[in-house]
Amino acid sequence: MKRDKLIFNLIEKELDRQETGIELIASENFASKQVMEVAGSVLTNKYAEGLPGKRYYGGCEVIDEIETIAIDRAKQLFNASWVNVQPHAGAQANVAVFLALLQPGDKILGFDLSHGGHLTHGSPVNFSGKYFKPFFYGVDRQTGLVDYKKLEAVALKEKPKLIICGASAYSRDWDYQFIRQVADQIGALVLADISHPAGLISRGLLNDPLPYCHIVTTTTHKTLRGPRGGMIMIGQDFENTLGLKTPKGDLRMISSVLDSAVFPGTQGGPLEHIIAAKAVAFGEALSEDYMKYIIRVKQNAAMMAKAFVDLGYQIISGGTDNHLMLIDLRNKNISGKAAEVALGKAGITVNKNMVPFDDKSPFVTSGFRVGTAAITTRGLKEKHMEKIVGLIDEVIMHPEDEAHLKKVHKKVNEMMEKYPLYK
Ligand code: DSN
Repeated sequence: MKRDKLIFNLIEKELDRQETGIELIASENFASKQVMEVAGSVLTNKYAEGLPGKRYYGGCEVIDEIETIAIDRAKQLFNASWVNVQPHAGAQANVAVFLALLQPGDKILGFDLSHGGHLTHGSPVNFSGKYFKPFFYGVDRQTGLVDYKKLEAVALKEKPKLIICGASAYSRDWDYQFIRQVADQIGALVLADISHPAGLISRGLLNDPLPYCHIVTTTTHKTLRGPRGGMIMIGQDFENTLGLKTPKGDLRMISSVLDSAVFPGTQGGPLEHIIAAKAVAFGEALSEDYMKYIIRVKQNAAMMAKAFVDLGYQIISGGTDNHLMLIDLRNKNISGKAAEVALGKAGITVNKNMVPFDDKSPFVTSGFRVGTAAITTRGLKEKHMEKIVGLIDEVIMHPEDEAHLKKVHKKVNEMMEKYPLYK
């Protein structure tokens, strides 16, 4: 077969972009070489609808072993009693949970997208807001912290069937125990979507939702540093105690309802090459090296937050407990969109982001979000954080000065040259 030069050349170009720039998108990371090798393996050729030992296709003996290892390692990593590693993405994991737990029109309560939540937690432009009746809580205007009083008040008033916690742009830890207490008062279930901080949670650096939340979903490619994908988990207390009534009135274990909601409910064939790569990434996440890495992710984020504050930037909630922070640019006379474009020209990749109570549209925004998962994988340490924030500040102060942006770009390239990505 003739090599597809067009695509391979573009991949080279993308590798160069990744290698020479400073990657601060909080949801991105650099998977290891072995994770990528496995994701590009012959396993992509295999259909394996069903679960290990219960497939709808022949020839799944090897696949079964691989998927079982992925499940076992995920259980060990999160101290879960049940895991489904098949969701193609975090959004697909949430789709399956909604299908399993809810009927169309049921009320749900999630964290407002414009305060840092996620599309799949009830946004009107997403299935979760179209097929279910969403209510929201957000952050307190003064503190930037989750307004748990509002969460409780809305929950008690509206009695949603499902309360969702977790976020895409919230830099503080969550009080899962409190949310569970609220849910218990109204007989609601709690879903924690830990897509962002999963790696920190897995190694005990943040509160653990599994003892309190009935179901936990995550992606595998953010702080967990695996291949792009999702998964669903249940903690030790729930698998054998929590049942759901079928339309016929029979009681089914929640894990079995969730398995069916993934396949055949919402997905076809599982991506076994990605599941194998998840297994590899979970193995890595259980290692001492990963432990050192994820501690450093958190230290780097704290240092980065301090450097921003020192230069007069407003971080929502004033700092960070995890790997990310949301910066409000309203005192800097530049929009999130303009900042993203200017930083991009200087080789620094961020994403524009709504800030709580934003008066600009999601296409313009008043802020941007940064995270340290990817740069920490590159080997950057606390001492680099002040330097990076200094470079960001140079750009924000001169967003239209192309010559200056070029100078910053050169400094960015020089910094990253010392930290090769895939040697
Ligand atoms: N797109 C992801 C993020 O950037 O946080 C969430 O799905």
